[in-house]
Amino acid sequence: MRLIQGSFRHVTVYSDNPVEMARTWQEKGANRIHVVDLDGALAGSPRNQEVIRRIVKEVTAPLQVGGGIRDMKTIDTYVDMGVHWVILGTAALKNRGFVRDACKFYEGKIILAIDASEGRAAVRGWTETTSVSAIEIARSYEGYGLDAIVYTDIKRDGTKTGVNIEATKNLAESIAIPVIASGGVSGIDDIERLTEIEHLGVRGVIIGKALYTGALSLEDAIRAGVRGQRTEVRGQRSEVRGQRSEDRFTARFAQDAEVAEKKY
Ligand code: AMZ
Repeated sequence: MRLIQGSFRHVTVYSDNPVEMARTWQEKGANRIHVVDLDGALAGSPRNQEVIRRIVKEVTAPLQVGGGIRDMKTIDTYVDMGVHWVILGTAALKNRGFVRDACKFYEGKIILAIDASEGRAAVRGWTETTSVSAIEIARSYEGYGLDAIVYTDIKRDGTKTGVNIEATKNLAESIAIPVIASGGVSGIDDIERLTEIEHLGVRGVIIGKALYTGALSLEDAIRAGVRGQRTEVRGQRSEVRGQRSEDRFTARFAQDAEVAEKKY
């Protein structure tokens, strides 16, 4: 299912079978699958763990999972079931010590989600906005050992109005942590524009609604990313922020299969 600007009042269900969806995206070439437990994000603890467990069993593509992960036991459960990366959102603002410990215990597996509306971070299923700027939070987590930051522009999410390239660029330029762009992908142009700022540390993009409506095919998106990689110049390809470009590009195309049990 997909929401518009994260609002639980604007829900479109594209499939009632997330396991089947994940399999489909994998067949179309997804090399990473982004799953959000929306009920969990709202409730503050996981609500769809069994569905996620089934997805992990059914697909070989690695999963990144977020929504309601607020303690170490929940991370343990996800990692034990085979989830590759866990995404922490609300915890970034509410529990710094937990994020620090998580990065220590699960090096390379922790991704921070910064969901922002007009540059300010939102938490708890985006029902609560804060006065903290996205860049401020990101900077404050520099050196913790995060694998990446998923930066979502809430106003663009689910609207297919185009990625907020400017904000993504500003964030990537401000930190050394790799950034995964999210929210608003509307077509191939977004992918091409993101490849142009890839050298700043923009590692990938999450595509949601555009895939479900057919506005963009995963195959075309992947092709555009690979083309961008080939045309990248000025020796920036070999080593950016300690990561080989091959690694960064295999991570580029996540697909977004948000799951929710309940219908709002
Ligand atoms: O669409 C929403 N309302 C929404 C959403 N997609 N609310 C939260 N999330 C996602 C974040 C992140 O991946 O983008 O949930 C995760 C964070 O959850 P939490 O419970 O750690 O704040």
